[in-house]
Amino acid sequence: MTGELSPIDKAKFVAAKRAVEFVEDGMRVGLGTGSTAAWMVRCLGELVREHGLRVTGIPTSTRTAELARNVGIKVVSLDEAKWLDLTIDGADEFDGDLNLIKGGGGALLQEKIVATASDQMVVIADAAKGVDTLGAFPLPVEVIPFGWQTSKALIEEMVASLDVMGSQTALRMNGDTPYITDEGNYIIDLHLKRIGNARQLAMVLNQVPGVVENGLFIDICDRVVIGYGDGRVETR
Ligand code: ABF
Repeated sequence: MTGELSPIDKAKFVAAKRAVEFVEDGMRVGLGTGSTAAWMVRCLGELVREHGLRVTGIPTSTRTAELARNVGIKVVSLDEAKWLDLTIDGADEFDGDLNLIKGGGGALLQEKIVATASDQMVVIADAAKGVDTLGAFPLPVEVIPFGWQTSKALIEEMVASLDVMGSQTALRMNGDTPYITDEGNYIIDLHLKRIGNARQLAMVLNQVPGVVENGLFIDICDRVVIGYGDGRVETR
């Protein structure tokens, strides 16, 4: 499954492999999105195919759903599963309190709904994603297409009054057209550099009309499994 991996892929792979050890027979498992989560889905698929592990997967994107089916994992919707035992997902940044920035891969809305509906959320990440203060990674905010420029202007106004270092915002593009999420929405990336009060920012952003959800995951993650390029793994 792995062949010769680059250090970054090795870090993602070892974190993913360790995290699937938390999956027990019969569990309903939220399946994250992104390249690290894809390693986890492949590792879980191997346990299903070769060791008879029985799991039900609840994917957080159409990409993950397709991969999960391809590797032999039974897939159901969140509404069918209702409540999950565990979600394993990647992240763009994590801090010392296990708060996260997610959504660089564009799936933050389903990821947040699925993680929140889980008894436990385990994040898998390479060590470079650990930060003292969130914000170097642009914070994704999902907005509905109607009036998105007004929502963007309101976000800029709100954010300027908070404890952040930058306030540049950009509509995420896919070539010449806006990037469209699985829910048919747009994403505005906020270049804030340093987020002094992530909890406050998360609440303020969701007050803006047109904002569906933001990529700050506060008090949702229970554990982070960190992979290193030399194959070491650390759990926090
Ligand atoms: C998902 O994938 C997202 O929330 C996050 O944006 C991204 C991380 O991607 P990768 O694992 O490819 O770095 O977890």
